[in-house]
Amino acid sequence: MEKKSKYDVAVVGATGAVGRTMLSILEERKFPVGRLVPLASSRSTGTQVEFNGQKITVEELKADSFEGLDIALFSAGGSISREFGPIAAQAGCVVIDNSSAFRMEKDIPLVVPEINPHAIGDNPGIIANPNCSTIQMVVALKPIHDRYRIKRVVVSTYQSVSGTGQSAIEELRVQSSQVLDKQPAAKEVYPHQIAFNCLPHIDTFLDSGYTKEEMKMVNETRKILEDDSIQVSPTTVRVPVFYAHSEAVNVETEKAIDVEELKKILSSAPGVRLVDAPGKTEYPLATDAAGRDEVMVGRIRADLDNPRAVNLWVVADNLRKGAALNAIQIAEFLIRG
Ligand code: NAP
Ligand code: 3JM
Repeated sequence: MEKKSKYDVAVVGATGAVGRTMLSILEERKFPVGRLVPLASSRSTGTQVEFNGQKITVEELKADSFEGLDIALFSAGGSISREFGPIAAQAGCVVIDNSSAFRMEKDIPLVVPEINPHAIGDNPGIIANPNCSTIQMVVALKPIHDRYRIKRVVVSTYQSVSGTGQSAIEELRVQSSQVLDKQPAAKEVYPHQIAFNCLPHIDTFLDSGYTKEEMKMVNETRKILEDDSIQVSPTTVRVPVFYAHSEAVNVETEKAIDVEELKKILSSAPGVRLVDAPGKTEYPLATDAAGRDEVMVGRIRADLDNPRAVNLWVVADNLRKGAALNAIQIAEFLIRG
């Protein structure tokens, strides 16, 4: 990307859970933003967002919104990305897209900067940001794959409501007090009560019986780790947690695993924070991961029966490393030149 002292940046979906996190991360990492253009639907046109101490008016997303801008960060859902992503790229922006719209397209890089920045290439039009559950898992898996070669992963997720967006955060809050007050829980976002419950249903069901969210974990993991032989067996579950996703991961490898060696490897792996002192009740927790950048890994233990397998507990802030932070790390990589 052309070297400049400042870059003009559009944030599509700037009023949403991911978009707002993007604004705060651009600010806290001092990304060299020239003009910031917050875009959303006509519903929030004219409202204001704060950026670097200034109030900036949200504009309605339109085909001509991208003229003269350098970078467009998209997080307004797949159909908006499909419609406006190519328009923004055509207008000369590098598009970093948080939706599932382009992730599995052959010519579109799917990037986690700690793992495969080389996939970005010289002249990217659109770069896809992986799914939140995939990102935190592959950050933990990559060093394991490099040392022991992963054959198969069995994963169950415990995903927070912020992964669904602003309306779901509100639904958990409202339902929690309704249930505590012995009132019926009002259901709008999820098909069932999410407060005090676990829903084994994220995104839509496919004929296979798996959900789209589960298949994102299968296909995106293979693309990012550049190994189609890796088997992934996922169950994705929505839990009544506001921020940060947790994952129980069983990893089967070609080579035998020395757990102490693996802990050492993970303790210095990029983007990972090892939190593994169960005797002191220290292990990754959603409440600790919320608001932080690293992927926390702990509860590392040998599989009881298979010397070529381990169990892990992996936790990260889904709005940060799972979405906004990863996208902005991609942007930082681009402007580093
Ligand atoms: P959210 O809180 O519901 O926010 C949605 C945002 O999209 C709002 O800013 C909304 O603007 C905007 N929007 C909706 N319809 C629009 C339209 N027709 N035109 C322009 N803007 C529109 O959802 P979120 O959690 O931020 O997630 C947004 C998207 O990011 C998701 O749909 C998903 O594709 C992606 N995402 C990716 C990951 C990941 O794993 N990488 C994680 C979470 C989300 P208004 O204020 O005008 O409604
Ligand atoms: C996370 O298109 C939509 O309605 C958005 C659905 C969605 C996605 C997606 O498929 O883009 C919501 C939350 C994701 C994602 O990261 O895959």
